[in-house]
Amino acid sequence: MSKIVLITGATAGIGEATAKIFAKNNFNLILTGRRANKLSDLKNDITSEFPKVLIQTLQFDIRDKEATANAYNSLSEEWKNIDVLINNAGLAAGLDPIHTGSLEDWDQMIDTNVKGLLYITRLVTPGMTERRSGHIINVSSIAGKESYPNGSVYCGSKHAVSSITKAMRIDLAPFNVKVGAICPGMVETEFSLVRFKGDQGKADSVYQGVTPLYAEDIAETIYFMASRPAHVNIDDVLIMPTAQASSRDVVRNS
Ligand code: 8X3
Repeated sequence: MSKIVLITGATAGIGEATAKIFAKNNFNLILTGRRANKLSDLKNDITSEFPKVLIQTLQFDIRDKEATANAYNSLSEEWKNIDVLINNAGLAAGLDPIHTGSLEDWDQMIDTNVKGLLYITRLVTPGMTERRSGHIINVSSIAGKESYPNGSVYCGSKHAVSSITKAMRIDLAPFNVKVGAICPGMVETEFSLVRFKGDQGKADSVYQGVTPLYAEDIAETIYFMASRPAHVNIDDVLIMPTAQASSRDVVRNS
């Protein structure tokens, strides 16, 4: 069997682009997400382009620890030999100051970005430590390095991802398991549409007058991280559009 990559949140954006680039490089794929129709469309899409690639799809909500465990446990022993885990599932919900933020938004972000990442990692890592091989790449954010106004909980969740990544690396290095993080700035995906709950005008204004990063830019970098020689681990990548110098400094064409 070719190498296996498990990508969470594979149905759109960075996850989908990452699935395609790993398929192009002959990995077999385990694609996870909440949306069954999107998972099956993506599987068909990749299969028609790369017929030799084997694909498993697992439909569950990563916030649900039982559903996550059941999905993982439904894999055959062969498919549980996961070489690369891309912890991509995550979102921003709302952009509000601390005194008016929504508790539901906060739960959703913390439960997905932090607890969901932990649930799937806890399931996949025992096999990696046993085999003394594996690679985990956590998709964090510039928000994991800088805090910005109205982003307290999203930034907090991504700071948690960055911090967990560092400690995971220490725990797993003795087992020859690589751990790294990629921290993108502004990437044009459905990220802002989700953050603004379907308000297309607000989402478009985030990218107005800027050439942002695209999902493929992040996917290529993730694949680069995953394809280094055995003795090389890329701990952390901060990747921004050329027009973005920090989370709050964006040069826009008027
Ligand atoms: C996405 C980047 O700046 O919107 O994580 O938080 S930002």
